[in-house]
Amino acid sequence: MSIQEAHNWLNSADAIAVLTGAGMSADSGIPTFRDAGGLWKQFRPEDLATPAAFARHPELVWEWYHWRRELIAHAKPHAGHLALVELQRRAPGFTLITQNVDGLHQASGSGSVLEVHGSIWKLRCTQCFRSWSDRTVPAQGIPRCLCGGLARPGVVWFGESLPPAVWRDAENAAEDCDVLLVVGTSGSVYPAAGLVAMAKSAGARTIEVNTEGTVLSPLMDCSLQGSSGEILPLLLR
Ligand code: BV8
Ligand code: ZN
Repeated sequence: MSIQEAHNWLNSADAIAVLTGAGMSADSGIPTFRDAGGLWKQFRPEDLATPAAFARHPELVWEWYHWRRELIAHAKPHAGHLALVELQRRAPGFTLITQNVDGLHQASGSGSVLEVHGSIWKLRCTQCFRSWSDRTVPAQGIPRCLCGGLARPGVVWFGESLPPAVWRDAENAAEDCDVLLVVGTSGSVYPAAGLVAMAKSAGARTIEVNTEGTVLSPLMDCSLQGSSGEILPLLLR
């Protein structure tokens, strides 16, 4: 399968859905979850990205999120992000679904991004459940709500359900699209990874952009090996 063919599919699609993962942010210098030296390397997901972990040691969980926010605050969108903004401009129908919590798609100009795993820039009170955006959280300590309650990161942890309205829109987009473009995800986290099979059984063509093969590759009509920053701009030509 060639880039040219993938380009033609995208060019003639009425509705495009895109699903991105940590590999989309890798080219902006943010470590992925499962690659060598990834975010999870020094921790195990169940150790930190779970409600139980937060209940047991909130300060450790916040330390990890503060570290990640610091990383992300200095990250810039790359040519791949900008290519998706251009694709959204060109396509009659376009939905961007991301598993990433870093906000880089919005920073690059993508509109109405479906953040199925929430946002690292959102906080939510564990007492009164108020939620707010905050990019200025001090680099240590546990942020507190106005009501005095402990704040938690506004992300979806393992064992937590995805935001219902966002997830419904993501499922609809996967079912309605002519082409699903899957970028930089290992396909190891559900239900997000299930969007690929959903799109495929609804008749969509599926394209994968990844530096290596994944468990999703057998579901792909076209697997383009390479980095998101390098391949995505080529898909527009
Ligand atoms: C739910 C937010 C139920 C937080 C994240 C079996 C056992 C235990 C649990 C389960 C199980 N089966 C299913 C589950 C449930 C679980 C799950 O899927 N576990 C997995 C690990 C097995 N799922 C859940 O718990 C979900 N909730 O199921 O709820 C429920 C239902 C109803 C009611 C109540 C409850 C919630 C999952 C959400 C977890 N939150 N993130 C945070 O970020 O801190 S997941 C986290 O992983 C990120 O969101 C990340 O995006 C996501 C997926 O990882 P990837 O994005 O794919 O990143 P990864 O590093 O894995 O891969 C990077 C890829 O990029 C690689 O392929 C690499 O080759 C490629 N790459 C690298 N560089 C580049 C590149 N590609 C292109 N260019 C490059 N330069
Ligand atoms: Zn509160």
